[in-house]
Amino acid sequence: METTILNIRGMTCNGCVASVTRVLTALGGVDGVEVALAAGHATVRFDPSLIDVGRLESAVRAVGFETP
Ligand SMILES: [Cu+2]
Repeated sequence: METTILNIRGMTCNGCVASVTRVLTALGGVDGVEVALAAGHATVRFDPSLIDVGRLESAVRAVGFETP
């Protein structure tokens, strides 16, 4: 397992936190997600043999947030 911190722009409330958490948790290879609203990031634990950071970021963008 590997851990990465994704910067996420556009989260304004706990509903946003729930959306980001849900979409990341649903991905195969993702083992743990912790979203920090105030900091604007998500700490994601994932298996690098199953998924990469680019796919984590595109999942976040797909639900309407930016990954600068
Ligand atoms: Cu929100």
